[in-house]
Amino acid sequence: MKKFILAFIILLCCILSLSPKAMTNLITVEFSDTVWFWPGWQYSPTKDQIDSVGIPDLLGFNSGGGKAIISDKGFLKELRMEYSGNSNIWWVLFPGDLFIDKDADSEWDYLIKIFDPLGKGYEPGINNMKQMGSDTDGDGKYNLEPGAFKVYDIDGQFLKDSSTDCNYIKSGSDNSGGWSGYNIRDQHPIGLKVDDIPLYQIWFSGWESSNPVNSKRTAIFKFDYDGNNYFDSQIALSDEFIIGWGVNCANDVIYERIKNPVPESCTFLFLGLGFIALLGLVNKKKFDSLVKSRICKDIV
Ligand SMILES: [Ca+2]
Ligand SMILES: [Ca+2]
Ligand SMILES: [Ca+2]
Ligand SMILES: [Ca+2]
Repeated sequence: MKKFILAFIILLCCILSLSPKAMTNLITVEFSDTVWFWPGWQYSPTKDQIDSVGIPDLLGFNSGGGKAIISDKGFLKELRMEYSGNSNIWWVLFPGDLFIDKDADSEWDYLIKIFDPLGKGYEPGINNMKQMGSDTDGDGKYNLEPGAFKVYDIDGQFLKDSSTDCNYIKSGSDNSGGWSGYNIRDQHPIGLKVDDIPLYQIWFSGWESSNPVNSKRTAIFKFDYDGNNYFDSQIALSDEFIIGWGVNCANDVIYERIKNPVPESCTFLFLGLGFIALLGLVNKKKFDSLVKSRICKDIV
C-alpha cells in the first residue's frame, strides 16, 4: 500500500511538471547597471570613470530598474530597463540595439534591432530622434512609437574590442551631424550592421521625445507578445546570460551578467527521476520475468 501511495505521488509530480498551468509560471530576476563600458571598449580615460555622461542614467534594480522575466521553462519573456535624466532634451537620444548572449560565453546570440526601425538608413553614431523617429501627431516632437521590432540571429558575433571589429555601429566621435558639439561617450557599440533575414519580431515600448526632468521611464522588451498576435519567440537561456544595451550616444550603457534561476532541463530531469523511481517500485520478480520474456521474444 505504501508503495502504491509513493508511486501515485511520483506520478502526480510527473503529470504536474507537464501541465499547462506549470508552463505559465514566470520568475522575475533583478539586475543592476554595474559597468561604465562594455568589456574591451574603454576609450576615454575621463569618461570611462563615469557611469553616465550627461543623460540618461540607466537605473539598476536598487533604483527600481532592471528586471528580467523568465518562464519556468527558462525562456526569456520580458526585459524592463528604467532610465531617467536631469534634462529633457530627449530628442537627441535614440535607443540602441539590444544584444543578448543567451549562454554568457561572450559571443552575442540575438540582436533586437531598434536603431533603424523605419528603414531610414543610419549613419553610425550620429543619428538622433529627429532623423530616426516619427512625428505622427505633427506636434514637432519626434518619438519612437511602441511596436514590432526585428530579432536577428547573430550567433558568432564576438565581443571584440574596437581595434578588431567593424560590424558594430558605434557612438559618434566625429562631432558631426546630430552630435556636433555634444559631450558623449565616443566609439562605443550601440548597434550592429546586419544583412540577415530576421528570425521574428518582438514588442518594444518605444522611446519618448521628451521626459520630465528626473522622472523615470521604463523601456520594455516583450519577447512573447501575444496582445496583437505578435510573435512566438523562444530565447532559451542557459544558467547565465548577458544583456547589452544603451542609447545612441552611449552616455550610459548596460552590460549585465544575469543568473537564470530556472535550472536547465529541470523538468526532464524531474520526469526521468520519477520514472526511474517508478520502475524501482515494480515488483522485482515481475520485472525480471518481463525482461526475460522480452529477451526471449527478441531472440526468437
Ligand atoms: Ca546608470
Ligand atoms: Ca553566446
Ligand atoms: Ca510628435
Ligand atoms: Ca552603465
